[in-house]
Amino acid sequence: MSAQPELELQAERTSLSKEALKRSFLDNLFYIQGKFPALATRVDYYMALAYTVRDRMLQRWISTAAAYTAKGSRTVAYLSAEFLMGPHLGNNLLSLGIHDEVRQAIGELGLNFDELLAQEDEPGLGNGGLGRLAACYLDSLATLEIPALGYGIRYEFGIFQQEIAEGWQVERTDKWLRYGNPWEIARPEWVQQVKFGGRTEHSLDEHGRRSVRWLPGRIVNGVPYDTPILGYGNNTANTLRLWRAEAPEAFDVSTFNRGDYYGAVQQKITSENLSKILYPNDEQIQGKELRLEQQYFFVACSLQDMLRILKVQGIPLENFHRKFAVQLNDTHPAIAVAELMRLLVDEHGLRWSDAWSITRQTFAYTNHTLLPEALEQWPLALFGRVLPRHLEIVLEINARFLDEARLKFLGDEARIARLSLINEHGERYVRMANLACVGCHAINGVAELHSELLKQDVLRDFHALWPEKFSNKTNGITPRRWLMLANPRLSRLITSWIGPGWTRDLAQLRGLERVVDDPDFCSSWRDVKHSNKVAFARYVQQELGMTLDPHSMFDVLVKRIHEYKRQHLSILHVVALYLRLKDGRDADPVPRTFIYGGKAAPGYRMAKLMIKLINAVSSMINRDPATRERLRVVFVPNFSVRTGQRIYPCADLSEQVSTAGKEASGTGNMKFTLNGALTIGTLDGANIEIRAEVGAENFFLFGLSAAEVAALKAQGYSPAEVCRTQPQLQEVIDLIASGFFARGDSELFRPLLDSLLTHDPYLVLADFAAYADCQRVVAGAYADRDRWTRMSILNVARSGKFSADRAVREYLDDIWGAAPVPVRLISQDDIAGKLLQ
Ligand code: F58
Repeated sequence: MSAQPELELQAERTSLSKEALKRSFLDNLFYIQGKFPALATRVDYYMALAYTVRDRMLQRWISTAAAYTAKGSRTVAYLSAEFLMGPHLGNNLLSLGIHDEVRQAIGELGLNFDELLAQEDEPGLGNGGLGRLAACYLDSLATLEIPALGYGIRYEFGIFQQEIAEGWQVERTDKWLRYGNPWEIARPEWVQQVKFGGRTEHSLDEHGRRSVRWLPGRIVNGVPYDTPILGYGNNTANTLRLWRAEAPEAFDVSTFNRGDYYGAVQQKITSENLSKILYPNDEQIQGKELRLEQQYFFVACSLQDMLRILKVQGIPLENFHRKFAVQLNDTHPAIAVAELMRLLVDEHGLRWSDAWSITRQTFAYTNHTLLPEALEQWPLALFGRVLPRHLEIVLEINARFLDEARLKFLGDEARIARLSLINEHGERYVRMANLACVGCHAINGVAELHSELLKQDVLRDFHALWPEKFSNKTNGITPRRWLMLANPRLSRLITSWIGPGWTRDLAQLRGLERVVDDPDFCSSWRDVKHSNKVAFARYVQQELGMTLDPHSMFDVLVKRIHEYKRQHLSILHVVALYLRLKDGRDADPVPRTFIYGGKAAPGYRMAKLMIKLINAVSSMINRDPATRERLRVVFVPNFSVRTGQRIYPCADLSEQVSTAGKEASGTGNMKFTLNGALTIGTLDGANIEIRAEVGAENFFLFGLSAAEVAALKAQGYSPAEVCRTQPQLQEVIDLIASGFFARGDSELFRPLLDSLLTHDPYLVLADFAAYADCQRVVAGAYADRDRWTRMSILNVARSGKFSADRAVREYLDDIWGAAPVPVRLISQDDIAGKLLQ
């Protein structure tokens, strides 16, 4: 039997030729969207295009699945409560290498390609750095051809959309799924059940062995939704598997049968709430039951899914840790340690010691914070209510672990109390970082300083116990999205001078050092930055009705709003500049545009007040004719992956001004550097390594070091005293306190000023003078156009280390031990051949 005619049709469906792309696009408009041009909306066109691209991804996805299944290859499972993927369409076009063809094809159909790209609702399933890091690592894993699965939650509502009203942040729900999501495929056939609450029953089985049954109070189904993650320039398409909570049918019906219809409905709603919404806090979430349920939900689904895969591939349970390297992205999935023990011991009858050995060899844990208040703890009572069996397991792990620790730290009960998985001070808590440390074989920080501080401070007792578990893995970012896609002008320029090798081997950017003195190259470099600034100014004009001068220096601070990140340090300095301009005192030689962006956690009052302050300063200063030619301030609403892609390429100066010892790494700092911005920054997180790479002479350093911060605090720090000795700073504070930026309301910013003047926990005032001095040096450097260009080129040339490819390779070599599995494309004939055999 021959299937030839169908096969030809199939090939047409995945052809990359422009004509085929156009035909598919129109086909999809008719057959998927059910529209013809006169009625089609821009969203219809976007969808038609998305499905056109998806068809072309599926052959790789299927081929990849086939290659991995055939090989039974070692697989990285990246467990993360957040994946901040950003818009898919542009990135997928880039990975497929058809960006330009598709742009042309769409243009020839009389449509505007950029307008279609803009229709995509970006999946904002993360808060900030941590979620975005997970997305960058998936990109690199696929590009390096490593078998990998990202496991997380398919939140129905992602991070809120930020609007600014009267200068205040207003949150709007993120309805990213409202028109459907063309990039995912639901796999209801791989549904998993997750138990919650209830109680446990202990008994002896027929062999006299203890066995435990968990009788849950309720069960929730997890349905996986898979999204393909393409490698760049290869045939790999890995999977991001996100779980959606659903009420199990059978459970509803049983309640229904008992006549409790409303109860059944209620139960359905409660179950489905689990994956409704992402918690929008970027550092701390205290004791929210639903949050713990979310964590357990996706972890339980993911581990059971791994067991399913093991079974399909005929791999014995004892080899779990050989098949899977499971990375815990912070402690949000740390309950996995107890859950894997439960699955192995309770459900598969392994001995505790064997299960423990498998568990420890399976997991590795990445810490992302140095803020002590951000370390997750769950009230023991709540933990036991939601996960009664896991509490027993945690207590058992703890008892055995502390016995072992006591042998090492004879008589040091204070240390034992710090190591314990249970915090016994006052109300009892389960400490998730301790659970992660005990249940894994590798622990890492995300920048050198951070990893050192973990060893000395946050996790020092674990380091004393198991120094060999600790390592550093400095974060990285994907150059595909953050340079090629975000900054096509710079990418083209770089490629035209050093070739395209840098896209997969970022260290090759070093080649730019050879041409740093070429006047043509330097002038093109400047032109690119200028064009990016013009494009951004146009965007701001359109969106905010504000005019920016692309000849001014673009000084940018975008990231989550937090006191430790010190947006207020920067804005105080803007006010100082304003005062200097007004008085005609030594004005800066260059006009500046300060660009801010970032979301505040909805419940974080101080952060919201910081946004209000930035906007208040912006609206007063921008309208002052005496200064508006030299100083402008803009707050770009709704900072996201998409807006980031516009902002990083247009920056001249990147502000990385956190209090030293507080920012674990930062990754925005890397995005700016890669796009040719120079950094003004403290010795914090990865700034230190950026400075070491690009050279101290190409980096604007200021402020106290982490050690100095600690010393100053120990010695007793008085912010009011700092103010008294610095008249310029006092003037700034006085102007804000006067109500000048608040239509005369002298109360509005009082909480912020009071905090600075009485505690100043993040040493804003202590670092102010150094920051202002350093900004003066920056202005001088910018005034020397050629010198600045040279510094900008050298920053990019030396930023290769910050590729996520490098970071992922380090994880592979030191922790995951997985190897590339190149994928051979299976043709339609192969598949049809199998079917028709
Ligand atoms: C960030 N953490 C760090 N947490 O602050 C940043 O320095 C680092 O570069 C980045 O991780 C990647 O390593 C971070 O983004 C969160 O957003 C959590 C979300 C869930 C609640 C707790 C904070």
